Amino acid sequence: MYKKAWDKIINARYIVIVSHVYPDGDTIGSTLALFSVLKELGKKAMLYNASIEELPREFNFLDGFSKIQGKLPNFFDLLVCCDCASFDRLGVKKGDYQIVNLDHHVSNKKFGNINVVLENASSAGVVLYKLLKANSVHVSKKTAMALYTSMADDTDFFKYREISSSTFEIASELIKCGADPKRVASKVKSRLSLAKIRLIAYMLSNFDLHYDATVASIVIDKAILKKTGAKRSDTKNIVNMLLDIVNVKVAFVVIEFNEFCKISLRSDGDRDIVKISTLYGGGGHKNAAGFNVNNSNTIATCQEVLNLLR
Ligand SMILES: [Mn+2]
Repeated sequence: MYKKAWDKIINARYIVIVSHVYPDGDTIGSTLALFSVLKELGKKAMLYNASIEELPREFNFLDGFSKIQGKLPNFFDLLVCCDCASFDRLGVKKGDYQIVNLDHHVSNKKFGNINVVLENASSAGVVLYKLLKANSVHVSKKTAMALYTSMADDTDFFKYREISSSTFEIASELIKCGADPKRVASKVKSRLSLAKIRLIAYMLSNFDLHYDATVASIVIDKAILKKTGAKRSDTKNIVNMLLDIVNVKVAFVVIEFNEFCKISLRSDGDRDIVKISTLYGGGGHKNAAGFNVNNSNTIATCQEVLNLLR
């Protein structure tokens, strides 16, 4: 599988590397890592993201970030996506090209011509790292920084997901290759926007508790987004903070954007919330999942989720 995927990449003429819409650090880090590898090998490649106007700026310290484009080239024969569970996460049209799908979501739809989907990997960055290692590809400092960022961001700095000795072995290898954990942490964790801080302040003053304070939830409507100045990227992972409350086992936030409403769920231990998100056509992981609904369904959906959680 690793060999097939790499052969496909190495033999392509022009490769488009795609991160998912409304990207996070995992999809950005892994695609930038692949871009730096391909550039070092002299391959023709470009970086594409369909929601270019909403790239999370905390990752702008990574090499290649400024090269991400919102427009596809006229010709390309291979698309490689990282961290994309379904084809609609790519924000591209189907066409005359092949797809290599590198991912770690349990909900991955295996839509590629070649799918390297490792459900136990803590991030898509780990999947790419294993692909590179299996093919004896050199990991430069640039590549290591991007891969380390991908790993750190998707585990919230080694706090969530499948964290094992192998996670730290890979992190250790990346540090040997030049990744700088302190620099990544300070860039990713300590440059929050004022809007995000204001949104968190609202959330922490207004959340609800259910079922003996084992479930925490909050609805963030358009008026709150407007008042705090928060953009979609500012809402990323704020739900984690509700899960940090002692005794809370599941937390979810309902955020009303203009076109649709996004529900993000988090849980701890064996509480598998991807079972809930897939009921609504969403996806994710056992402890971190999400889905979108029509704006008019918000209240009903909120109640349904609570009933399911009971
Ligand atoms: Mn991921």
